[in-house]
Parts: sequence; C-alpha cells; structure tokens
Amino acid sequence: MTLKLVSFKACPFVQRVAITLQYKGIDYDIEYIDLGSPPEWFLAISPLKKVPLLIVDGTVIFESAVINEYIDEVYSPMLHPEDLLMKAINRSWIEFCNNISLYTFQLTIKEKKNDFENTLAELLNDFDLVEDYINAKPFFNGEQFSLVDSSYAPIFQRLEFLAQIYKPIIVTKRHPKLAKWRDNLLSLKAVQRSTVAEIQSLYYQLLWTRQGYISQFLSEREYGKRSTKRFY
Ligand SMILES: N[C@@H](CCC(=O)N[C@@H](CS)C(=O)NCC(=O)O)C(=O)O
Repeated sequence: MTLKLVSFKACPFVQRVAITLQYKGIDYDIEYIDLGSPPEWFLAISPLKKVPLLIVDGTVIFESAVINEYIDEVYSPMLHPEDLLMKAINRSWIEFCNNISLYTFQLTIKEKKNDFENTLAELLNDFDLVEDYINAKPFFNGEQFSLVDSSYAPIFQRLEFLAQIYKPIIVTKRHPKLAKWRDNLLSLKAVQRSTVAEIQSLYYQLLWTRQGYISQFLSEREYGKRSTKRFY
C-alpha cells in the first residue's frame, strides 16, 4: 500500500496526520503545496481545496480526523481506545479541538489588542474544560497515546511559538495538567518529526504576513516591511 500526504508546511491539520503516521512508524511520501497558489492537480482532487489529503494507492481521503481514523484502523497499534464509550469520548474531545484550533488561528489574525485578548480569554476558557477532564499521565487517556494526543499537539506547538514572542499562554497555575500534557507531547519524537525542521520560523513568517496584533511582537528587521496579506 502506498501513502502520500499532501501538505502545506505550516498546516496544523496535516500535522495531526503526520504525528499519527510517525507514531505508528508508517512509511509515507509527502508533497508540499503552496496554498497561496495551489497546483491544478490539487484543485482537481481536493473537494474542499484544503489540505491534508491522504492518497492511498491513488484514492483520495480528506479531513484530518477521518484520515487519522483510517490510519488507525488499518495500521497497528490501535490508538483509539477499544472501549466504545471511551472511543466516543475521545472523538468528542477531538471535535472540541476544532474550536481550540479556530481560536489559535484567530489569535494570529485579530488586529485589535482588545479582540486578541478576548479570543485568548475564550481559548483559555475552553482549556479550563480540557483541564477538568484530562489525566495527562502522561497522555490524554493516561498511559496510552491516542488520536486525541495527535490532534492537540500541533495546537500546543503553535501556542508555544506565540508564547515565545508574547507571554506565557498555558501556565501551570491555571492549567497544571494541561501544561504537563503539552510538555509530554512536545517532547515526543513523533511530534518533533511531524513538521519541517524550520516550522517555527515559517510560522513567524506567516504571522508577519497576516499582520494581526500579535505580529507587532516580531521584529521588522527580521521579517521585512508589512506588505502582502495572506490568510493561511
Ligand atoms: N477540517 C479540515 C481543515 C483543514 C484546513 O483548514 N486546512 C487549511 C490549511 S491549515 C487549508 O487547506 N486551507 C485552504 C483553504 O481554506 O482554502 C481538516 O481537519 O482536515
């Protein structure tokens, strides 16, 4: 079976899939496209014109959560819990992660300080709910790494990048278990190998082109004059 992951280098949804593939030690090819100028072949096969796509022996699957479930069903070890109720709960928290992803993206585009801070407050409120639920010893469910872990790790990575130029976002005082879970995930090889090596500087370049409030914490000398507006 041949697997090809179609990717945009800074996409957190592609990264969810890459983490699952890496964690299971599965061989796959990866092709990076520029979402600012997507190639014709991609537009022809991507129903939503979005990445990730996983091409399995020539057949296209889309939507990161669905791709992860496919990989989990085909390749061992199974990461979803066997217990059907636990599996459903895991899916609920993966769905919940989509809200958190959206807030994380919005943090990069909100232009006014006040809007940025309101979005951050909403994000932290969502994290309160995760904090109440998680185990984090060391992963979402406990000992066993799961698709919930694959889904949240890209968000934690981006929030760490933001925290490095802004100020701490997930702090032990408010979110002790979440902070531990984040650290456990970010130190995993599967997470570290799930992006291009230059992900942090790529992410900052993207912040710069988005010109949100947060981009003022990047240095103009390093990133050049504000010019084109691209919202990826
Ligand atoms: N729900 C989708 C979201 C994927 C997504 O939003 N991908 C972004 C890049 S990170 C994209 O392809 N955007 C292009 C567009 O919206 O035109 C998934 O989980 O796969």
